[in-house]
Amino acid sequence: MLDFFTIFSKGGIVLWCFQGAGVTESFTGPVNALIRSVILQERSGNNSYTHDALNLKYKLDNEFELVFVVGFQKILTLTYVDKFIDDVQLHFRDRYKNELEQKGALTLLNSNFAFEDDFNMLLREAEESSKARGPNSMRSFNESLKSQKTVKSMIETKGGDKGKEQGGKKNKNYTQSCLLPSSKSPKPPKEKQKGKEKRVWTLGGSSTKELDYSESNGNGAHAAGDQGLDTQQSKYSLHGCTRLNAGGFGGMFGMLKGLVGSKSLSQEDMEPVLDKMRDHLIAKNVAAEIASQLCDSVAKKLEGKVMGTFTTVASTVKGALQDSLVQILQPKRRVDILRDVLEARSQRRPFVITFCGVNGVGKSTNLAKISFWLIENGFTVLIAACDTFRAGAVEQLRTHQRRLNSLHPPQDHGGRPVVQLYEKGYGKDAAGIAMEAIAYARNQAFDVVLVDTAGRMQDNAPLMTALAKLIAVNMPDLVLFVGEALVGNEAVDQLVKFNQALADHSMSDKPRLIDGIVLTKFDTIDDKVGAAISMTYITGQPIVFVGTGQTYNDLRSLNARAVVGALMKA
Ligand SMILES: Nc1nc2c(ncn2[C@@H]2O[C@H](COP(=O)(O)OP(=O)(O)O)[C@@H](O)[C@H]2O)c(=O)[nH]1
Ligand SMILES: [Mg+2]
Repeated sequence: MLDFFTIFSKGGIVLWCFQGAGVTESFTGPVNALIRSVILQERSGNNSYTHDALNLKYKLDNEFELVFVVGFQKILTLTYVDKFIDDVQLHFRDRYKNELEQKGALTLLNSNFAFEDDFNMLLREAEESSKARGPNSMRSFNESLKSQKTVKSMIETKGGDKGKEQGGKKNKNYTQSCLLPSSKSPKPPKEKQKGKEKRVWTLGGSSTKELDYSESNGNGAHAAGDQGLDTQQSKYSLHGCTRLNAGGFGGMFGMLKGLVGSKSLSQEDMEPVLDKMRDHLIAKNVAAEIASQLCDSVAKKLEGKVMGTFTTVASTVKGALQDSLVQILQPKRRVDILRDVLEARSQRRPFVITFCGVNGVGKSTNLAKISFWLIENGFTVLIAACDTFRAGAVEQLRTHQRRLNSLHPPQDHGGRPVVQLYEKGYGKDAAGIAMEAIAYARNQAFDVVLVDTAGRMQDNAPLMTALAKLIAVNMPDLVLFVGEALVGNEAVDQLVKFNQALADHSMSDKPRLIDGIVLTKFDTIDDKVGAAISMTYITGQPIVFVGTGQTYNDLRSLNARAVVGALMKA
């Protein structure tokens, strides 16, 4: 029933793969798509992804830097897949611990991961358990895992260990996997020993390694120095320390544990920090939904990762979040308008850009700025006045056209005006005017056509349909969405609905969606730059231009690092 299962390292080495019987199609395409559009783009908060007819589920193992991906037909509802992927992960880790611990690409390449038999066994078990399940009959208490768990955790507590709550929640999967055998055999199996060893090690560590710190703490210098480094970090660490204390650690030990990395990160460790980060992002005007998704993705990426020594949970999470933000803002696609215009010119056709967006965001103003930039770069521009709705829209463009022509007089350009306006007044069909304008530009050998459109609210169905028609009929080279940097949560709704309308009313299988973003009024937002993240995150498209004022020169490209800097600034 599964189409494929593959295990690969984050470095890209495929360690093992399985292809379902009768499946002939290669799964390279779907897996590559998953890597490109989910894992590399920080969208891994959700662990499933759909590609054509396939459903892909994946799991990241951050400790050994592995990715587990399973693919099956979308129409199948396979309820066991989530648990199955967890089981395979645990099994694989256990079996190849030695090879995986050495990390290094060479070790992985030279290792032989003959996992078929284990995999088939796990798959059979999973399929049978899902079949056998049928209508769920209640298990008696004695049969349930819970009864065994309680006994086990009681034993642990007796031994003065970490405490049942934390031990139970952390490494949930491992505990479960070793629960059954442990209750049957008096001798604990290997995994269990490992689990226990870990705890003992922590305690042992406190008497040997951590003793050092307690000594330096006794001197009063070391610990104080650590805390003094970054008040915010120590605050987060103290959060962690409260929980550890509840688990039975002494005060100072608990705190040092929060400060010094020596264990793998769990959701609970990160939660307080992530909550703070989420609020921080929202305060910087990132849409709330996106802030949550981003934090979830960071949590997924870090869970299970072993922190380096002397790193705090807060700094690790902050670093990962920062990397994610840069990644989101980094263009995934080359948008080089000047080069594309030259190419179109060599094909003797105009390069067409359509501007769309809600009312008053700055479509016409920034269209004029982009005209100026194109003219400065030696191109001729035809502006198509397709906002046939708002009174004064055509006159506004005429004013810009006159101004631009006076800045670049025709006599400097062989007697030909560098910019012209194509307009048919008000009330006419915008798609038709755009089409005429493009034909005119082709005849008159204009290099670029910039199509201004009427502003429309994303909820206005007739106007959204009209825009979709304009784009479907004229097939512009670039569809730019113009959005204000002032927008907050609204950004998600606007972009999702614009894209949806373009998809719904398109006449082709591959609808033209938004290709890029013009982020306007960037000069008015101080450091609340969150809209840049929201917009790129939703569309996956780059911010092509940033409007920073009301003169022709106020047009910039986005500096991802500066934006991330502003976002992370307290
Ligand atoms: N401060 C600032 N104002 C802008 C910017 N872009 C546009 N505007 C202003 O926003 C208002 C609406 O612009 P307009 O182009 O008519 O919006 P449209 O309805 O989308 O075509 C005008 O007053 C513009 O001057 C910008 O980057 N910065
Ligand atoms: Mg306008």
